[in-house]
Amino acid sequence: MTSNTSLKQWVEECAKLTQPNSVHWCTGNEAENNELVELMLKDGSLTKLNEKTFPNCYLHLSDQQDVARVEHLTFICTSAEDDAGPNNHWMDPGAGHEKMDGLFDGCMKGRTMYVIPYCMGPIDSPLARCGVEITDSPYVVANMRIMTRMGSDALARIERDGTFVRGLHSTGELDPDRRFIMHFPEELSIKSFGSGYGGNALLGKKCHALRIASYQARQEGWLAEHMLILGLESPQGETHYIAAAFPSACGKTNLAMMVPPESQAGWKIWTVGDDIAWLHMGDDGKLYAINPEAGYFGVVPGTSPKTNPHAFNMIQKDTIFTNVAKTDSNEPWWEGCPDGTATQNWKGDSINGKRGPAAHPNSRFTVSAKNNPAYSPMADDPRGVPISAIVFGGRRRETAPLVYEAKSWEHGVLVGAGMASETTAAATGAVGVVRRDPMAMKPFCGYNFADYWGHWLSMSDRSNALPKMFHVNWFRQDSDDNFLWPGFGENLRVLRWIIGRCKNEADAVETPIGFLPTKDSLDTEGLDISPDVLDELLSIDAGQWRDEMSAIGEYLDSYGERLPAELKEQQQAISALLK
Ligand code: GTP
Ligand code: SPV
Ligand code: MN
Repeated sequence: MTSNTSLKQWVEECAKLTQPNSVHWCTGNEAENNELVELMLKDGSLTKLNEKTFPNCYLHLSDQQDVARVEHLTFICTSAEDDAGPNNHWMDPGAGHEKMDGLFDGCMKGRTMYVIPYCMGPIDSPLARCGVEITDSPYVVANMRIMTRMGSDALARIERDGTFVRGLHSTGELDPDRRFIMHFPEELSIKSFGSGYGGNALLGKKCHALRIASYQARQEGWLAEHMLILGLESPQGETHYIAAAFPSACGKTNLAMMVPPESQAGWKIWTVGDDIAWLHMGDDGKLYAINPEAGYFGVVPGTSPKTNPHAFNMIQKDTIFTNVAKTDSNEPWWEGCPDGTATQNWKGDSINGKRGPAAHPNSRFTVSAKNNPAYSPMADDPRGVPISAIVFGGRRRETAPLVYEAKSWEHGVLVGAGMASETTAAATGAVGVVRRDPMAMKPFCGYNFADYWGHWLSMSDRSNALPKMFHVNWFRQDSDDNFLWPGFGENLRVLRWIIGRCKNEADAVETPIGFLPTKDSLDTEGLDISPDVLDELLSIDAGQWRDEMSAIGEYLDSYGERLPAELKEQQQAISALLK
């Protein structure tokens, strides 16, 4: 058990409420994991995949109504409604607890309650934070073991620190009408009921490391962001770190572990993180980033030796696959998989005559970062890595050029705040609808966006050494839906321009929305792109941008009085330049 009395008390309270048969404190060791896997193989929640070709790999099929995050059922419970802001669903904390406790009442009868101590970030890092998740799902335990530093070491740190985020989770009956993901940032606690899916159930990830952490970060002067972190090493051996915020299923994992194409020989990408970054200001005024996670919960469809060879290779062993299809030889299969033929779809049905994708578009792999051949040796550095550039990006078939640079930190905050992207299968609801997704944090900011932008802006009062800011868009399409830019490995060319700008070595043309590459400053040698297409990728349409800036203005206005004036001034200045 534990010497921390508040943890002991809380576990007792949860047990009293949920009434499990037994309570298991997770150590995170291998024997414990083996026992859980055995249990899940027996109850059918895991299937063993082909041990020869996919050693130590398992398939989990979710309830068909439980395959993505549920933003409409996700709440921020702050005392004042306005603290949650128009960007969140809000519930009064008292009402939130009452609702959740009603659902949790007796819900673990006949089951085991698992207590999972975990640490987000390197266990010896002053920037890391701990939490404890209580759950009745062995699948959650197995995933948390891969995604976080989980078990005895984390518990020891909690006992040293004395503080931790409390997360109570039960899969309940998986009834979408009895499903809520509730956050209490003022109490550093989370209650999640009725879903077993990643972002809803692995509470260390989006619930703790983004929603609760973003709230804490504002109070304490740092940033918790939906960002990948990568190191770009030049042929001369110089490494620059980049943090990039793209919305869910918009390319973070792919960029973070990209393999440079042959044309870019000598360059190398190192993965620090693929989904979440915690950024702290150092004494030198630079932002230092740690990845709070220890594994990847990544989108499977599209993963191939062509698009993402490192990811493809690392999921050949030690991987939990969730909601993919399966072949006759018991191998996982998904759309974009280079070989094999699916015979069973993600619903567990025979594929014969069935319509729709074989793997769910939001099917996921869970795998340790240690399996990634490009895992950065700096990823476990307790100080984090110094960030040279912050990159925002979205999935936009038009309007947004391939890349541009913000003119200042303040302008960069507007670029982030004005981000828009087409919705994806990572959350339930319509796919392909353009919506505002500021800093890729629309589903994840634990407080009012107006205050969040104010917090971002305030960084420049404290430092003259902040990263430069950029915006990218890999997803421009023509009228036949073809992507204009080859993407994936070729994105390295854009990263090189970005670092070139940070070093004052790359040229740019100034436009009303920021600096765009000159034709010569972006390396396009050997690319099969016509001059017309390149022109389209590297220019802006003033008419479209006038509309875009006025839409951003309206969006910002919806935050009312709390909106920082600086942001509106930036928006008005750019609108004026576009006239
Ligand atoms: P979350 O884990 O949901 O936060 O997503 P993510 O941002 O890590 O997205 P991921 O890298 O998994 O990419 C999601 C989808 O975008 C996959 O289907 C990829 O194949 C596709 N994708 C990624 N990079 C590119 C690119 O450069 N060009 C194109 N056309 N598609 C891309
Ligand atoms: C996302 O949706 O942005 C993810 C997957 O990274 S989940 O952990 O489910 O949120
Ligand atoms: Mn994500």
